[in-house]
Amino acid sequence: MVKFADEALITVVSGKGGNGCVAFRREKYIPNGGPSGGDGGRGGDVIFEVRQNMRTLANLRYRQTFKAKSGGDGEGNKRFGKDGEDCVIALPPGCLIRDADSGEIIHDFGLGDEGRLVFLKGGNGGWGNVHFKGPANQAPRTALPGQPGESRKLRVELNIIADIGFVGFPNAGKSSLLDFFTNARPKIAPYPFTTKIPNLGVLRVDEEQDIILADIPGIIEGASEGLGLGIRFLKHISRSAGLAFMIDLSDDDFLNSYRKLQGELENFSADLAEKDRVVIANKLDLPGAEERFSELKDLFARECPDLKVYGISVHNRWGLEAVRDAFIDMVNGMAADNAGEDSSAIGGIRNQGPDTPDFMLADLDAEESRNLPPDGGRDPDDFGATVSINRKKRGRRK
Ligand SMILES: Nc1nc2c(ncn2[C@@H]2O[C@H](COP(=O)(O)OP(=O)(O)OP(=O)(O)O)[C@@H](O)[C@H]2O)c(=O)[nH]1
Ligand SMILES: [Mg+2]
Repeated sequence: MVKFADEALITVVSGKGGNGCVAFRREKYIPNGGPSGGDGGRGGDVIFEVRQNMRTLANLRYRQTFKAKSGGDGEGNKRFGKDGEDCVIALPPGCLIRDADSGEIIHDFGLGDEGRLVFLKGGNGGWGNVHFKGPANQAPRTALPGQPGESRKLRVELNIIADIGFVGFPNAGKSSLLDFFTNARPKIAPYPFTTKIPNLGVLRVDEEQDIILADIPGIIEGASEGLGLGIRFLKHISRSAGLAFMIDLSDDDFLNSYRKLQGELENFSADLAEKDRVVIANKLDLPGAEERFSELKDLFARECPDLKVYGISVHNRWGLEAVRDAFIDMVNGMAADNAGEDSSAIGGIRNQGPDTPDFMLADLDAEESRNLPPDGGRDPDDFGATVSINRKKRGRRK
């Protein structure tokens, strides 16, 4: 089975501070030069950083321990130890960090998060003996050891951030719809469980607006008990603004599809089961499908009159414009609900700004996105030579 890296257990360790040094100045003609042991350097921090161009936790699958470097020890001549290098762990957008043992949520990188978290501070460097000099003790033989770093075991979970999530039995045509609306090219085939990992695509609404659609593997009745591919992928649509239930009109059990799918969602999470939704009946082009669609509409009119039901054929491009408008309405509705609220829920049409996750274009390493120092890019370490202009040349005159 194809593995989709959406969970990882890792151990993170921040760097130990460097030890302070005991040393004394020893120079010709300067007897008892006094203490000169420098401080140890700071240990490196453990930092999480969200990268918009990443999609999975594959980078955490093959490496379980992330350690920042220790600070260097202080040295004689008042030389301070070097600070330890930070350990930066890159994450895709939409991650949740939990304590591995208690399961408690430590940080949620939802949308709107600035995307950088200094998670564990490195230990401070110890003081060298220069700090302990005083009137009573002119030659201190004391220095402090560096402070230890911290260590924590974490579970990192990825919840893909999408605006609309597709829910349906296998073979209903979810991937076909994603393929039609977006630039994603998922595998489409006439057998169940073609899709094994979630697919995302961007539906361009206009110049400024995008909607992210998520096509997840088909679920079947009993998925919540582990049948089929199970329901673990449902978490990837749990932050979406709305759901699109896809019903296959060529399935003889089409009248019960919605109820069964909803049952599986309820078993997974009450929150997900209450999400805004539309029902899409696909494959209207097949013989007898029109009649089945009328039956389905009648059923919904009787049992859930508030639900919008659309009949489409992805193959023949029927009814797709109305579905697109319904997606936009759902996302706009969620954005309006959240306006003014400080909500971590993901909704609203994204504006194409610098912090927009654009899967196709994001390139954090691009030259222009790097922060240059304020003086226009000159390296702060780039000093010119220092020359003393007061010093006169003293030569012996002949
Ligand atoms: N006749 C007809 N067939 C369709 C239509 N849309 C999709 N199909 C076919 O239905 C089959 C399944 O389509 P997929 O898009 O792979 O279905 P899926 O819901 O993603 O299936 P899983 O990935 O297995 O969950 C494919 O053979 C498609 O060509 C349609 O509008 N009409
Ligand atoms: Mg599919």
